[in-house]
Amino acid sequence: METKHKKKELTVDQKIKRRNFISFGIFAVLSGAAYEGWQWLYHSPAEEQGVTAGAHKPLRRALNKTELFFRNFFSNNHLVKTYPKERAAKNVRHNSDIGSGGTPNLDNYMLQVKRLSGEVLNISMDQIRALPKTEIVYDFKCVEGWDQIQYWGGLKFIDFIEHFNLAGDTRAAYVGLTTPDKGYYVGLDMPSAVHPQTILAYEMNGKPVPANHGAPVRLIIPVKYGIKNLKRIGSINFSNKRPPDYWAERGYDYYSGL
Ligand SMILES: Nc1nc2c(c(=O)[nH]1)N[C@H]1C(S)=C(S)[C@@H](COP(=O)(O)O)O[C@H]1N2
Ligand SMILES: [Mo]
Repeated sequence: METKHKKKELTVDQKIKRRNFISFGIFAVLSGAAYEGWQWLYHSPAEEQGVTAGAHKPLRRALNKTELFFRNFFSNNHLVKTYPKERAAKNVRHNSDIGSGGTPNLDNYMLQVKRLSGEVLNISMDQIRALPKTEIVYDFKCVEGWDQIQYWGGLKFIDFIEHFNLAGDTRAAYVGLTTPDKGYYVGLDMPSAVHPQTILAYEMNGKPVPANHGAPVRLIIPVKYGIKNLKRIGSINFSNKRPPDYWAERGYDYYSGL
């Protein structure tokens, strides 16, 4: 056959040229595709500012997928490791006091709960202390690299929900918490908020929580890094939108799970 015959006659030099041509063609097509992909990502809308630190939507979607994986991976039955009380640190480490500096006014301290319906409840510390107390000794971890075995006591968040008839509000996707002055705020996914080891802590080492550790009540959420353990809770709200989160706005992972 004519063509077959011609092919046979290609010199080594011609063969190299042809291969180079094909390689370059593939390279050009792939480069083009990569550039198009980059342009698509670059021009894709940024996620809501202030909530997810401005990642482009496709990237955020990928991050959310990983989040989901970890969320399912650690189900509600998965408990954080606990320790005997003797292992708890006597000198509890202290970190930043954004929104919780100074001494709070402990007389008439009220915890505000904003329900999905818009209804607002004001709950006193006496009401909270009157309910069964839960204690936990576990390894508290800060994203800055330190960890310490600590002993906390308070009201399980899920018991709080049940006692104040807030079960209906747990159909919301998130819980948001803020300090009374709104200087520090965190958002939590509902499964972590209702996790059996999450507590509204009013005791540290068996005594009332000191001012610099979040008096009169702070969040202890062992399935999360320290940043989510908001000190001095002023208000709690339920929401289907991601509540604003102080450190997520500054580039930290919104989920911040262990
Ligand atoms: N209100 C408020 N809560 C906060 C913080 C803060 O600056 N303000 N810092 C968080 C961080 S980063 C950590 S590690 C823990 C530290 O708690 P501690 O001071 O009791 O050790 O609190 C968290 N809760
Ligand atoms: Mo931290």
